[in-house]
Amino acid sequence: MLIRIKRGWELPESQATPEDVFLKRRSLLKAAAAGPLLLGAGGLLAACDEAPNQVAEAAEDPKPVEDPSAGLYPVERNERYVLDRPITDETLATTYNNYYEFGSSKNIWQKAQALPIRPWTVAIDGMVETPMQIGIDDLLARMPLEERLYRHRCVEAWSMAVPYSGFPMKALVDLARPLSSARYVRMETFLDRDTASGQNAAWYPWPYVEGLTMAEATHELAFIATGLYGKPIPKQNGAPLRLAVPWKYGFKHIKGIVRFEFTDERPVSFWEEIQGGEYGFWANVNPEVPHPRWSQATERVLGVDERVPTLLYNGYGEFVADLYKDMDPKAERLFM
Ligand SMILES: Nc1nc2c(c(=O)[nH]1)N[C@H]1C(S)=C(S)[C@@H](COP(=O)(O)O)O[C@H]1N2
Ligand SMILES: [Mo]
Repeated sequence: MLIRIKRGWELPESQATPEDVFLKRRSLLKAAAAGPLLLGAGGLLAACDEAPNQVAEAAEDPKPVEDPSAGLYPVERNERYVLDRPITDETLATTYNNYYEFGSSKNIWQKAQALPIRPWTVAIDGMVETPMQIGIDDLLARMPLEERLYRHRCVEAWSMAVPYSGFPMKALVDLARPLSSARYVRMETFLDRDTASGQNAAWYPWPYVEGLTMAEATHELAFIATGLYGKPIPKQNGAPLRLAVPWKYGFKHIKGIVRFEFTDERPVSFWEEIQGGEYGFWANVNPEVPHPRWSQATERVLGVDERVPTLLYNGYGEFVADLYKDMDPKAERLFM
């Protein structure tokens, strides 16, 4: 069989490849390695009565430990942010994901369960008064939690509408106390090649990185999601914390964040680094600016068999248009 392996930057964001081949090979190797090991354990345990049970247990997946933040949810909904469409079915929104750390298909939700989310330490550093490291549960205790209904528009032209719980990013910026020299916030996803097999794919610039200007990060719509559908946010959706900036394309919504760095240099984000001609820093939604390989005029609403027109700033223009009013769209690619 001939397998043509394309390089990462030749791929549309949506198209599977080289990793799938790679992952399959890896899981085969893993299975081969696990086989004799299990047999070995069985052989040893066979000397005592509990052997059959223990062997059976060892072969099963570990039981999921309950998320210690479960008691915080549901939180009160902020009614300021309204939808123009029904909320997407929960099963769909939690089983159709983009999370390249766990593979390039939409079907990674089970693989993502391997990610340990406690302890989870978040670094807040760079141009700040005092750099700090804070545990996720401490952070949650200090942030004003609320629920918001947000639309989400992936650059691949599918969309959904979900209830996120979390806190305004402004609250985190206030906690960080950035210096006046800071102009951007650079965010970074965890790096753990053992749990996130996708990170073994050397053709991607891990860890995932995203960035916002200070004006964007402190804008009322910029939200750090820690919950989804009135519960802690599932791992596949970015637990324990992910960004939600609903006027921008989905790839800005970085998941599994471990670091917020304040800087005066514009961060180069993951997709921009891979394919800067197709994915830029600003990534504001605009139906009139096509992706180089497809139109952005309409979107496929998950769970609904029809395409609907895409709106400028994903329908959040009344909130965010002011952020960009003094910028020259010829000098800055605001919409890709
Ligand atoms: N760390 C990380 N964050 C990520 C991604 C990713 O691959 N890795 N994919 C992005 C893309 S392209 C989209 S559309 C959204 C999808 O979020 P959802 O799975 O909750 O719908 O996550 C974004 N955040
Ligand atoms: Mo996306």
